[in-house]
Formats: sequence, structure tokens, C-alpha cells
Amino acid sequence: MEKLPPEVAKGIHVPSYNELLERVGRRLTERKGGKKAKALDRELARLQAMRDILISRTDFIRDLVRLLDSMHPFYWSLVEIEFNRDDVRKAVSCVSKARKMTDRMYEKYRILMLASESPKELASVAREARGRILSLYKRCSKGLELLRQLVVFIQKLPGIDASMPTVIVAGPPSSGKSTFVRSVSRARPKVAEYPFTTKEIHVGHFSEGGRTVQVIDTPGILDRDIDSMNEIERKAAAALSHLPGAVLFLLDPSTSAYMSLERQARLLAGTVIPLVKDKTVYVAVNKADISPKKSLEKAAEAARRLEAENDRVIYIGFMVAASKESAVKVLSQIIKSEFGS
Ligand SMILES: Nc1nc2c(ncn2[C@@H]2O[C@H](COP(=O)(O)OP(=O)(O)OP(=O)(O)O)[C@@H](O)[C@H]2O)c(=O)[nH]1
Ligand SMILES: [Mg+2]
Repeated sequence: MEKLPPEVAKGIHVPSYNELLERVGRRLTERKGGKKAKALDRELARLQAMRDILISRTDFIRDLVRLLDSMHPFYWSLVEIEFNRDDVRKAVSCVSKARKMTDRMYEKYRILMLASESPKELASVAREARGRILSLYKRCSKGLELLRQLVVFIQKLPGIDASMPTVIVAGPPSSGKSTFVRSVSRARPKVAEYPFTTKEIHVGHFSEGGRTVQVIDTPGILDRDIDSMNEIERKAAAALSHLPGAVLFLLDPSTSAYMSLERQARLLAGTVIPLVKDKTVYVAVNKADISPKKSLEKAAEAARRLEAENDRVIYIGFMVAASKESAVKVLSQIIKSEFGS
């Protein structure tokens, strides 16, 4: 199986400019060969050591470029909530360019050293070489810091396999999304009675009949377009629009619902449907155990209307996400209809 970005990123270390400086400095103060070594040989060896340290310490850039180039659009959309793509591109190109120039300068100054006619000239050429090469990296200080933060960010992203059957659980705040994911998997996203409890994407796995499905818990979203969404809602939008699979949308008819049923229906029709493109949206009316009968009927009616008005909406009925049996029943129904029995 292709490795997931968070896993790949764990093997990437981005040094700061100071770290590079320190590594080079440590090597330059070593007195290899002692006093007996000829000044020219010593300076050539020091230049080469410096070049080798800088190139090997910035070798991470190759792995990082490979990771960024192959990163799924879902991960990119999470990255872009926090980072400017153009800044990332500039930082990468700063480091790549520094590496290329390091080799060029190394060649150039090696020749100048060999051609120097006095110890004084040799010392001055060597000093210039070191200054110029280090300045290539100094120019990337901010870029290195940005890439370090980017790598740490990617390391913390949820491990989602875009090639695995996936069910994305979405809906208004407090509708029971995390409760559902806890009921069907071993994932333990926080559940609380207040809205906006979930701030990150969480992944659980559910296996049935030899098939494993990823179940994705998303933060609650409001009925507004993506440009008005806050950073937390955007994570849900990233999953809805970029991950393949099916969507389970929860309606909350309980007296403690965060939004009116009309608003919840608008959230589905106006915000979620345009985001999910051609994915099927299964609608379940949650909290059937505590909701007034009248509200349950009203929610079922709204769900049927949404189904009638949208080709991609399928109403599946009442649910109690807090009950493992009820949640598993709903998920099995989705899996059967979406990914075959
Ligand atoms: N009685 C009952 N309570 C439920 C059910 N599902 C969720 N709850 C309760 O509803 C509240 C919100 O549940 P969560 O699972 O945190 O809801 P959420 O949709 O993940 O909320 P956000 O992450 O804040 O958007 C909690 O107090 C849950 O215990 C249910 O089926 N029945
Ligand atoms: Mg939640």
C-alpha cells in the first residue's frame, strides 16, 4: 500500500539555518590532519566538508518535493487552510537553488584555491567561498522555518487512505457525528453536548464481511458558502469535496438541536450538496431516542423532500448514533448500497 503523507513526513527532518551553521562551524573547527597538513590541502578538505554537510543536511528537500507532488488534493486543501501554497513553492525553490549553487561555487572556489599564489590569497579565497556558500542558505532562513512548520503540520494530519472505501460523516454542530464514529469504530473523537466540539478530522475503521471502510468524523458546519467558512468548517469542506466515497448527513430533530430543521435542510441542499459533487449523500435522522415525535416526523418529511429534489440524496431513516446497534445498522446499509454487499 502506498504510504500516507503523515507517515512519509515522519521521516523528514528540516534543519533551521542556525542548525546548518552550527554543523558547518563544528566541522570547520576540527583540526583534521593537524598542523602538518599543507594549508592548501586543509582548505580544500574544509571546503569539501562544508559542501557535503550542506548538501546532505538539505537532502530532505527531495523527499519533501516528492511528497508534495504526490499529495492527495484532500491533504492539500487541509494544508492550504494554514499555509500559502505560493510561499511553500518559493521556500522549496530557495533551498533547491541553494543546493545547485553550492555545487557550482564549490567547483569554482576549488579551482581558485588551487590557483592561489600565496597563503594570504588562499586564506582570503577560502573565507570568501565560505561566506558566499553560507549566504545561499541564510537567504532561505525563513523558507526553512516555513518548511519545518509544514512538515510538522503534515505529520499531524489524519492518516486517510483515499483508495479505501470511505464514509464521510457530516452535518450540523452537535448532531451526533462523533458519537456515530465512536459507535462504529475504535476511534475516540471527543463527544460533548456543546456545539463545535470536533475541530479536526478523525478517522475510524469499520470491518464487515472482510471489507474495511474508513469512517471520517468531521467538524460541524453552518449553512454558508465556503468563502465564509472558518478554518474549522473548512476542514469538513475539504473532506466533503476531495475525498472519494459516500457521505452520511445527520439531521438533529432534538429539542437541543443547534439549528432549526429548516436550516439543517438548507445546510444539506445549499452547502453540502454543492461541495460533494457526485458523491451520494445518505441522510439519517439522529437522536430518535430523545426527540419529540412531532419533530421526528418533521425531520423525516424534510429528508424525503430532499431526496425527491436531489438525485444524489438517499433517506435512510431514524437512528440513535449513541446505540452501537443502530449506528452499525445504518453504516451497513450505506456500505451495501454504496460498495456492494
Ligand atoms: N440521546 C442521544 N444523544 C445523542 C445521540 N447522538 C449524539 N448525542 C448527544 O449529542 C451531543 C453531541 O454529540 P456529538 O457526537 O459530540 O455531536 P457532533 O455532531 O460530533 O458535534 P460537533 O463535533 O460539535 O459538531 C452529545 O451530548 C451526545 O451524547 C443519540 O443518538 N441519542
Ligand atoms: Mg464531533
